[in-house]
Amino acid sequence: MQLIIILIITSLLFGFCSALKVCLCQLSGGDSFMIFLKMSVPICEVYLEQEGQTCVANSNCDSGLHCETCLANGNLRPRCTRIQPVNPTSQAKGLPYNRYSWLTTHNSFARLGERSATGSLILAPTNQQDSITDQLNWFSVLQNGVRGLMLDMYDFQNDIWLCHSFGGQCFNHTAFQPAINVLKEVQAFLEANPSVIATIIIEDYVTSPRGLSKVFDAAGLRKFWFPVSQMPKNGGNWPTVDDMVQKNQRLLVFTSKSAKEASEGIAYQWRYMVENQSDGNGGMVAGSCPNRAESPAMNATSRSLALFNYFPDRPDVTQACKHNSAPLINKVNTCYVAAGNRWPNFIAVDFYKRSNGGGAPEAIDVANGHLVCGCGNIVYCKANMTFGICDIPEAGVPPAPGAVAHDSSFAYLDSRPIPLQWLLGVILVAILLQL
Ligand SMILES: *[C@@H]1O[C@H](CO)[C@@H](O)[C@H](O)[C@H]1NC(C)=O
Ligand SMILES: *[C@@H]1O[C@H](CO)[C@@H](O)[C@H](O)[C@H]1NC(C)=O
Ligand SMILES: *[C@@H]1O[C@H](CO)[C@@H](O)[C@H](O)[C@H]1NC(C)=O
Ligand SMILES: CC(=O)N[C@H]1CO[C@H](CO)[C@@H](O)[C@@H]1O
Repeated sequence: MQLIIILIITSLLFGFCSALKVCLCQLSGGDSFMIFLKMSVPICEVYLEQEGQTCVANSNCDSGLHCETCLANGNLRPRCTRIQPVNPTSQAKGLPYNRYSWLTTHNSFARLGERSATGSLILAPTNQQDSITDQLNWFSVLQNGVRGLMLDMYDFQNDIWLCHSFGGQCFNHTAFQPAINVLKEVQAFLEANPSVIATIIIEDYVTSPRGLSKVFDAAGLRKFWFPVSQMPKNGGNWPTVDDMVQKNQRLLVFTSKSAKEASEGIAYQWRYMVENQSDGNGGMVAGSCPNRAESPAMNATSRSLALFNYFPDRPDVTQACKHNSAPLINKVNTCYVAAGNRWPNFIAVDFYKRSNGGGAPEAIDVANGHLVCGCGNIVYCKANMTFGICDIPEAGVPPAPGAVAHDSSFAYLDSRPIPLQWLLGVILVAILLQL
């Protein structure tokens, strides 16, 4: 009986389905009450806990979502926001690698609240946020659909470290951890997920002889290496993702040091990619899309990959949810024009989980829609994939920026169907009174 009271109270406070989720975790048995609860689950799964709806914990939200506030946008109540893009290769197999867009984390290693593996406090800025478990678990970042990792690598303590430093030198208080730790997790993920392709983009301060090669070899990543010799040199198409998967060439590594392409077979990033810059917040000014100094012009057609960075000079976890919402989508559109009508293959952000709704995962879905099928969102691609033939719900109205793009078509509803939820609550109470 206590549980029933708890259920009613939680229902009133948080909504019937949230309460149901809480109670189902605690109950077992086969009485009629249980059966009623279990029958309610499918209804809840369809109608509740979608993007933009209020929540109390991550477990209240549908898969691919988590529960957060965005104070910077005045959104004080925690809501379910996206943390995963739609996997584009699940919608469209067999296109060239440069016909997809991948969620990329800027300074993926620089986690909020992390201590240096040297034992020192970290005094460098941090760019990513994850739960304590996730901090130790790169698996979960990759499981959320992040496929691009931007890593700063330095020589440090006779090893290669992930470091956020200055002057090309790493110090105890700017050193995060030895690169091998993260690379081993990438290795384990590629091993466990044989159809996944990952890209590592290195800001390279390593000067020790073959330092990078050694650490990638030690992590067991050589077997996944995509050879530089097969990368398109003049803006041509990459091999198809199917081809890359079949040959097990599923790891792309780019360095910022041009000489290493000849000496170590590590691709020089800007021979294959254009990249705009966010330095000094210049890259975040709305309506402009400057290229990074080292990069060819954004519209250079001799490079077949485009990386759009969107992060401020000083990472800011409190503002990131605002930055990663409508301004990010606007930036993607601006950069599309600046890049010579080209959608990004990588969108790199700080705090990839933070947004006011769809965030960076939605920006990826938008880019993938255009790249894969010529539609405004990957979820509009039709099964037969005729380019430009789209399956747009609700009489051709595209979703508002920040609103939705989830698997279930119910996610396209902007507001939750509150009356239904209360109706269920009332029915439940009525049934309980009969018991
Ligand atoms: C840096 O950390 C190492 C331990 O990893 C320690 O031995 C060394 O003394 C530290 N250096 C400074 C300058 O604090
Ligand atoms: C690239 O853009 C610049 C202006 O920003 C323009 O002068 C140039 O012609 C463009 N190049 C191509 C290949 O479109
Ligand atoms: C693809 O689907 C559209 C709409 O369902 C249809 O008009 C078109 O003929 C189909 N194309 C092919 C090649 O099946
Ligand atoms: C061609 C181009 O877009 N150049 C831009 C490169 O980035 C700087 C600022 O980072 C801009 O001032 C340039 O216009």
